[in-house]
Amino acid sequence: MPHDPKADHGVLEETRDKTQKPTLYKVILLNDDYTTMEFVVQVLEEVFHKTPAEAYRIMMQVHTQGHGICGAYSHEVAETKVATTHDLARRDGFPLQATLEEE
Ligand code: TYC
Repeated sequence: MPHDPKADHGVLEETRDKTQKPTLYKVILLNDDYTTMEFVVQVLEEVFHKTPAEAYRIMMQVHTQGHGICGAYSHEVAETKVATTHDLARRDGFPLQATLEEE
């Protein structure tokens, strides 16, 4: 019998991923005219664990572009960070808003 390159030699070539990549959600910070820059930098450092330089960069991005990404997390962690951001802002009387966006 001639050689058939497409012949099935019984080798299982299909693979199945055993790992699942979790759906990540970006936390988006929104600009407003009343929240102080200092407070936004503080939230980015304390809630999102950014360095002072990165926190300042993200704050200025939000201030100049209208919105900016604080990070990407599991749904539960992202929801908690949004709620913590809102709680801290309301406590200090700021209207700062953050939202979730599926990555
Ligand atoms: N625009 C605000 C100001 O000029 C600063 C600010 C930055 C507010 C980022 C919210 O998410 C924000 N004081």
